[in-house]
Amino acid sequence: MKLYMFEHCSLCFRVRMIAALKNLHLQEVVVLDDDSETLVSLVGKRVIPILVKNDGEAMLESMDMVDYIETMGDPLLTGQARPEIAELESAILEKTPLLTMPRYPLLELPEFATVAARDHYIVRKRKVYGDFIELRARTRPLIAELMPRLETLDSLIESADAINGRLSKDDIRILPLLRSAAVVEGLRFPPRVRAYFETMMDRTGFRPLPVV
Ligand SMILES: N[C@@H](CCC(=O)N[C@@H](CS)C(=O)NCC(=O)O)C(=O)O
Repeated sequence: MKLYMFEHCSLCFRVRMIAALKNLHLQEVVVLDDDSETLVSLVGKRVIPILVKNDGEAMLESMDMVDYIETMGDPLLTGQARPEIAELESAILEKTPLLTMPRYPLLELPEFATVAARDHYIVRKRKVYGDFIELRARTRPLIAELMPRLETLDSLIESADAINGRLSKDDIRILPLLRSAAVVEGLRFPPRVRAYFETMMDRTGFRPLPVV
C-alpha cells in the first residue's frame, strides 16, 4: 500500500496512525505542495491523502482507508464511538486551522522542501485563512478560543490508551487533530489530553511535529 501525503496533513495521519498501530507496512510518499501533477495523474484531481492499494486501486476518503486497513489482521478499533466526540472533532476543527496553518511552513517539512513548494502552500492557504503573520500575532486570543473545547475533550477522555476505554474511530478522529494542535507554541493541553496525546503518539511510534 502506498499513501500519497503531506507530513502536516491530519487526514493523512489518520491512515498512518492505524497502519502503525496494526504494525502494517505503509509506503509513505510525501508530495511537494506544488506537485499537483502527481495527484492528478493518479486520480484526476488534486487531493490528499490518496491510498493506492496493492491491486492498484486508489482510495480518496481517509475514513474509507482506515476501514480498509482495519479489515487487515486482528481487529483494532473494537470500542464504540460516541457522537459527542465526533461533535467535538468538528468544534476543535473550527478553531485549530487559524493556529496551525500559518505555522506549518515554518517547519522543515518534506512537502516544503523547495522554496516554490513552500510559497505555493502559503499563497493558496493565505487566500482562505488570511495573512500568516497577522494570524500568528493573534496566537493568544486564538488559543483562548480553542481551550474550552480542549477542556471538554479532557472531561470526555476515559483512558490515556483510548478515548472511549477501547480504541475506536474516535481515536482516529482526535489524535491527528491533537498532533496538529501540538505544533502551537504556548498551547498547553489539559492534563488528560496531554497524557492521552503522549501515550498514543508513543504507541504509534511517530514523533510529534516540532513546536513553533
Ligand atoms: N474527505 C476527504 C477529504 C480530503 C481533503 O479535503 N483533503 C484536503 C487536504 S487535507 C485536500 O486535498 N486539499 C487540497 C490541497 O491540500 O491541495 C478525506 O477525508 O480524505
